[in-house]
This record gives sequence, structure tokens and C-alpha cells, in this order.
Amino acid sequence: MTERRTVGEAILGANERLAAVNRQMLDQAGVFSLNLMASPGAGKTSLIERTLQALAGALRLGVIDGDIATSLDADRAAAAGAAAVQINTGGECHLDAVMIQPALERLDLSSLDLLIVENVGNLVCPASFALGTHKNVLIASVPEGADKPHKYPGMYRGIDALVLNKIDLLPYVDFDQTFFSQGVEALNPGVVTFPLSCRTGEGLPAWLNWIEGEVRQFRMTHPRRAAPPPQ
Ligand SMILES: Nc1nc2c(ncn2[C@@H]2O[C@H](COP(=O)(O)OP(=O)(O)OP(=O)(O)O)[C@@H](O)[C@H]2O)c(=O)[nH]1
Ligand SMILES: [Mg+2]
Repeated sequence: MTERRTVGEAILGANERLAAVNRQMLDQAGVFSLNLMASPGAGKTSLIERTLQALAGALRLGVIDGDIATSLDADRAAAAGAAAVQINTGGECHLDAVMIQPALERLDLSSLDLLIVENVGNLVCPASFALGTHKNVLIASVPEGADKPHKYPGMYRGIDALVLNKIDLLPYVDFDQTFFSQGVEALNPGVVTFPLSCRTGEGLPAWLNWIEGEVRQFRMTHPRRAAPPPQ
């Protein structure tokens, strides 16, 4: 029998294999990693900055920043104290495992506890391309509107945690929280959700606790390798 596969399936299959290689690199180094996805302007870089500031004393953070052009976001992450690498996708609307591989090689993984990857702002394409990271996190934001889970189901289905950012704007924007939650529940029942504001800091402690808990849990099965003794 002839196997029939579309070009799209073949590309995604190749990406999955490379994502597994990336995952192995991160596992062996004992670095827990997040793939942060969102629409443009939802607050990915703002949340990275806040997270870096809050966890600086507790965890060593690295950031891979995906952008169509510019290094503005990686510059912001570096200014906030992270080891930061920029990937310019040259027009591509998502990161993929091929792009992540050289970025991992540019980082000194032995000096990191947590790696956050900021994906390109887009609610469609990033959902289809595994990177090899351990957890997928989506940032929704209040001004985007409450209908987004209903309109972008693929993204909401594949996530491990959801941040609802910009809750400081709730008094000024029409945002039907019940309609939003119904959409999320239908696609991803019980997904852990963090309503917060990067502007005011409200809700941030729960997000930070979640990250620290995830890193602790990861460490139980992926202990850091002891550094080689000095020669
Ligand atoms: N009011 C309010 N504004 C916010 C909040 N978080 C971020 N912003 C603002 O939203 C804008 C976009 O924030 P970024 O963090 O750059 O968003 P991003 O998702 O990284 O954007 P791209 O990388 O361009 O897709 C900036 O003007 C932020 O100051 C928030 O909680 N409340
Ligand atoms: Mg950004």
C-alpha cells in the first residue's frame, strides 16, 4: 500500500524530530523551559521582564526572543538581566525547532535554571510547531476581546497554562469574562489560569509560584549535573 503524506505533514514530522533533539539538550542540561505564545502586543515581553525582576535572586534565566525583525525584545530581556538571544525569523510568523537549535547552542545552558522562549506574536502558526520546550503558555489580554478562545481553538487547545494579562483595563474595556471562560473550558478544561497585570503587578505572585513549582518538579526527574572539577 502506498503511504500518502502531504508536504505539510512531512514538514511537521521533521519539526517534531528536531524538537525532540532540543528537548533532550534541555533535559540533559537540567533547564526547564517555557514557550510563551500570544497575539502581538498581549504582553509577552512585559511578562518576561516582570518574571526576570521577581525571580532574579532565585533562578538563573535565559530568554530566546523570536521576532519577524528587530532585536528590541531581546534588548529588553537583556536589560532586565537575562542571557538573551534574538532570532529574526525573516518574515516567518512563528518559531520552529530548527530556529531554536542554534539559539540553544549560543546560550550557556549549564548556567541557567529556566529558559523562556518568546514566540512570534500570532495566535495561529505557533500552535503547530513544537520547539522542544517543556510547557506551552498562552498570554491572552483583556483588550483583545473575550471571543479569542472561540476564534482560535487550536491555540487554546494545546496550552498547559493560560495568562490573562492587562486586568487593570477591565473597568475600561468590554470584556465578557463568562464568555471567555466558557470558550477556554470547552477547549481545555481546567487549564491553570493566571489573571494578572504586568502594569500593576496584581496577580503576579500566583504566576511566579507556578513557575517555581514547575522548576522544582522538573528538577526531581532532571537533576543538574555537577560542574566538572577544576583542572
Ligand atoms: N495597561 C496595561 N498595559 C500593558 C500590560 N502589559 C503590557 N502592557 C503594554 O502593552 C504593550 C505591549 O506589550 P509587550 O510586552 O511589548 O507585548 P508583546 O506581546 O511582547 O508584543 P510583541 O512582541 O510585539 O508581539 C506595551 O505598551 C506594554 O506597556 C498590562 O498589564 N496592562
Ligand atoms: Mg515582545
